Amino acid sequence: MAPDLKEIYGLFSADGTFLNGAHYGSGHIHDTFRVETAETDKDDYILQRLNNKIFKKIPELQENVERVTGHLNRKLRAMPGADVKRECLTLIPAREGKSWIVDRDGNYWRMYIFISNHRSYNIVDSPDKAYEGGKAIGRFQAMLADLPGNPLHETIPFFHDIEKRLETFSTTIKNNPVKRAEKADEEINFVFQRAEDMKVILRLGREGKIPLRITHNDTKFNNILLDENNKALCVIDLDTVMPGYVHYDFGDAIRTAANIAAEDEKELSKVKMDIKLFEAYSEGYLSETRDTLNSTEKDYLAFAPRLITYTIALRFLTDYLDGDSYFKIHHEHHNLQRAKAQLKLVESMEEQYGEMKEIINRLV
Ligand code: ADP
Ligand code: GN1
Ligand code: MG
Repeated sequence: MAPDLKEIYGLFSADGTFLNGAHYGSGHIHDTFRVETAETDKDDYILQRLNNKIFKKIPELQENVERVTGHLNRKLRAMPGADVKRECLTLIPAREGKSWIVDRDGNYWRMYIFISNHRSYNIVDSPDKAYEGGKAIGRFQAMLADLPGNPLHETIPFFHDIEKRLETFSTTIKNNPVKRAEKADEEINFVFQRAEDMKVILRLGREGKIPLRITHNDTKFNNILLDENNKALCVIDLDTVMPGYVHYDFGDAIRTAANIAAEDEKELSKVKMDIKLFEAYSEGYLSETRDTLNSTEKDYLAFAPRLITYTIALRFLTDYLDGDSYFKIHHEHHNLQRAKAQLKLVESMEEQYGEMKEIINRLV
């Protein structure tokens, strides 16, 4: 049954009269709705029914989001000319006092101010936009570097841990719960052939050569909003902000910013990494982070897009073999199609790896 958005809206202390609510955006995890208010001078809002199968401890998740948005908000307020309501997410508290509510059916909901006049891209069509995306993520990491207090909760444990992801993948193939393994022979082989190479970032972490920092961990380009002039505006989707390696954010952003095709492109010949988009994103990112990254972090930036594209492909493929329990899908073999497109993108990155390294060496 469709949720009664007006009723849910009424449980939050928002300013404005509910006019209408409708599905919004193309995220794969939560159910997201835009609520328009009747008054033209009042904010619109985003209502999200949170996926509590994936995020098992919503109070901890929300505590992270409260701390991160609070910190960004305070910093922006101190900056002359900052447009605080558009440059960071603002949670709207529920009337009961928490930053979320639980409805009659046990669903968790939260609400944000809708960031007005933003531009959002699933595919990036110009180096300028890629550059701005890089700046947004670089700035985001810099602003959170001094977040006070305890480490953030790990909202999804081992989220980018490729060793754990590979173990789950092997178990799923072995159990083959929905008898789909036969349909993905080629892709499974492709994954196993590269498994050892992909463990390098975890190894560097264990050796103490790269530090854990506060990272976003889900920097796909549609989680970076640009403004009406296509300038960096706001980084959204903060559910996985937690300790991580910078390579995760750099890699995931390139996976989406530099792919000239859709994440789930069916026609694999269209999937390709555009080196100009890679270069522009890197330039924007390094303009904000050049002075803070250590030399090993910089040395492995060029490798990061291969790792994360591989990791996401592996996750799509695992979900396919497991019967589509994680990502929202829009047709029967959607997760396989996504995995194929992402593996094609891995190949394209492998072909251009030499150039990627040269670009990073020049920019750092
Ligand atoms: P998911 O984890 O499902 O991707 P997101 O938090 O990324 O959920 O939200 C889904 C989409 O909703 C985003 O990609 C974006 O288009 C839109 N969105 C989310 N929050 C806001 C906001 N505060 N203002 C405007 N758009 C938003
Ligand atoms: C999910 O939430 P969304 O749609 O921005 C996923 C990411 C994947 C991405 C692939 C919490 O991102 O890890 O990279 O899909 N988020 C979660 O498109 O699993
Ligand atoms: Mg998202």
